[in-house]
Amino acid sequence: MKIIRKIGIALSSGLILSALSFQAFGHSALKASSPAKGSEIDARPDIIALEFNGPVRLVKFELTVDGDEVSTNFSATPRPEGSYEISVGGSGVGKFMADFSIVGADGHLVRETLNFSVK
Ligand SMILES: [Cu+2]
Repeated sequence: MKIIRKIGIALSSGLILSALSFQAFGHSALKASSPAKGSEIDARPDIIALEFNGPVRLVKFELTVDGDEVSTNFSATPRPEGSYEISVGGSGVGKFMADFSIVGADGHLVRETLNFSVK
Protein backbone atom coordinates (compact mmCIF):
# COMPACT_ATOMS: atom_id res chain seq x y z
CA MET A 1 0.00 0.00 0.00
CA LYS A 2 2.73 2.46 0.96
CA ILE A 3 4.64 1.81 -2.26
CA ILE A 4 1.55 2.34 -4.37
CA ARG A 5 0.86 5.61 -2.62
CA LYS A 6 4.43 6.81 -3.23
CA ILE A 7 4.10 5.97 -6.90
CA GLY A 8 0.84 7.85 -6.95
CA ILE A 9 2.46 10.93 -5.39
CA ALA A 10 5.42 10.72 -7.77
CA LEU A 11 3.09 10.48 -10.72
CA SER A 12 0.90 13.38 -9.68
CA SER A 13 3.84 15.62 -8.82
CA GLY A 14 5.31 14.78 -12.21
CA LEU A 15 2.06 15.81 -13.80
CA ILE A 16 2.02 19.06 -11.85
CA LEU A 17 5.62 19.78 -12.88
CA SER A 18 4.92 19.21 -16.56
CA ALA A 19 1.80 21.35 -16.31
CA LEU A 20 3.88 24.13 -14.72
CA SER A 21 6.61 23.94 -17.34
CA PHE A 22 3.96 24.00 -20.04
CA GLN A 23 2.59 27.17 -18.46
CA ALA A 24 6.06 28.71 -18.27
CA PHE A 25 7.41 27.73 -21.67
CA GLY A 26 4.42 26.72 -23.76
CA HIS A 27 2.79 30.08 -24.31
CA SER A 28 3.85 32.63 -26.80
CA ALA A 29 5.28 35.72 -25.19
CA LEU A 30 6.93 39.02 -25.87
CA LYS A 31 10.70 38.53 -26.15
CA ALA A 32 11.81 42.09 -26.76
CA SER A 33 10.37 45.46 -27.64
CA SER A 34 11.37 48.92 -28.71
CA PRO A 35 10.94 51.00 -26.64
CA ALA A 36 11.85 48.43 -23.99
CA LYS A 37 9.47 47.50 -21.20
CA GLY A 38 9.69 49.97 -18.32
CA SER A 39 12.08 52.29 -20.15
CA GLU A 40 12.13 56.08 -19.93
CA ILE A 41 13.02 57.80 -23.16
CA ASP A 42 13.51 61.40 -24.28
CA ALA A 43 11.82 61.35 -27.67
CA ARG A 44 8.42 60.17 -28.74
CA PRO A 45 8.70 56.95 -30.75
CA ASP A 46 7.22 56.81 -34.27
CA ILE A 47 6.77 53.08 -33.99
CA ILE A 48 6.48 50.43 -31.32
CA ALA A 49 8.33 47.27 -32.31
CA LEU A 50 7.35 43.95 -30.75
CA GLU A 51 9.37 40.76 -31.03
CA PHE A 52 7.91 37.44 -29.91
CA ASN A 53 9.38 34.06 -29.05
CA GLY A 54 7.70 32.56 -32.10
CA PRO A 55 5.16 33.38 -34.78
CA VAL A 56 1.99 34.88 -33.34
CA ARG A 57 -1.09 36.61 -34.61
CA LEU A 58 -1.46 40.04 -33.08
CA VAL A 59 -5.21 40.28 -32.61
CA LYS A 60 -5.50 43.38 -30.43
CA PHE A 61 -3.32 46.44 -29.86
CA GLU A 62 -4.56 49.42 -27.87
CA LEU A 63 -2.37 52.30 -26.87
CA THR A 64 -2.97 54.95 -24.24
CA VAL A 65 -0.79 57.88 -23.22
CA ASP A 66 -1.55 59.13 -19.70
CA GLY A 67 -4.79 57.19 -19.97
CA ASP A 68 -5.92 58.81 -23.24
CA GLU A 69 -6.42 56.54 -26.24
CA VAL A 70 -4.02 57.08 -29.12
CA SER A 71 -4.77 55.87 -32.63
CA THR A 72 -2.31 53.52 -34.33
CA ASN A 73 -2.14 51.76 -37.68
CA PHE A 74 -2.85 48.41 -36.04
CA SER A 75 -4.99 45.95 -37.92
CA ALA A 76 -5.33 42.28 -37.00
CA THR A 77 -3.11 40.11 -39.14
CA PRO A 78 -4.38 36.93 -40.77
CA ARG A 79 -0.97 35.23 -40.76
CA PRO A 80 1.37 34.69 -37.79
CA GLU A 81 4.51 36.83 -37.64
CA GLY A 82 7.46 36.78 -35.26
CA SER A 83 7.64 40.56 -35.01
CA TYR A 84 5.44 43.58 -35.53
CA GLU A 85 5.95 47.30 -36.00
CA ILE A 86 3.04 49.50 -35.05
CA SER A 87 3.03 53.11 -36.16
CA VAL A 88 1.87 55.24 -33.25
CA GLY A 89 1.43 58.59 -34.99
CA GLY A 90 1.04 61.77 -32.94
CA SER A 91 1.20 60.26 -29.51
CA GLY A 92 2.69 63.09 -27.42
CA VAL A 93 4.64 62.55 -24.22
CA GLY A 94 3.75 60.83 -20.96
CA LYS A 95 3.13 57.33 -19.72
CA PHE A 96 2.58 54.94 -22.60
CA MET A 97 0.71 51.72 -22.10
CA ALA A 98 0.18 49.26 -24.93
CA ASP A 99 -2.38 46.60 -24.15
CA PHE A 100 -2.23 43.83 -26.71
CA SER A 101 -3.28 40.24 -27.29
CA ILE A 102 -1.63 37.51 -29.31
CA VAL A 103 -2.57 34.04 -30.41
CA GLY A 104 0.40 31.69 -30.58
CA ALA A 105 1.04 28.41 -32.32
CA ASP A 106 -0.65 26.53 -29.45
CA GLY A 107 -3.85 28.49 -30.11
CA HIS A 108 -3.86 30.22 -26.73
CA LEU A 109 -4.86 33.82 -26.42
CA VAL A 110 -2.26 35.67 -24.34
CA ARG A 111 -2.73 39.22 -23.15
CA GLU A 112 0.29 41.40 -22.47
CA THR A 113 1.03 44.99 -21.63
CA LEU A 114 4.02 47.13 -22.50
CA ASN A 115 4.69 50.22 -20.40
CA PHE A 116 7.25 52.92 -20.99
CA SER A 117 7.37 56.65 -20.60
CA VAL A 118 8.44 59.57 -22.74
CA LYS A 119 9.72 62.71 -21.02
CU1 LIG B 1 -0.18 28.55 -24.53
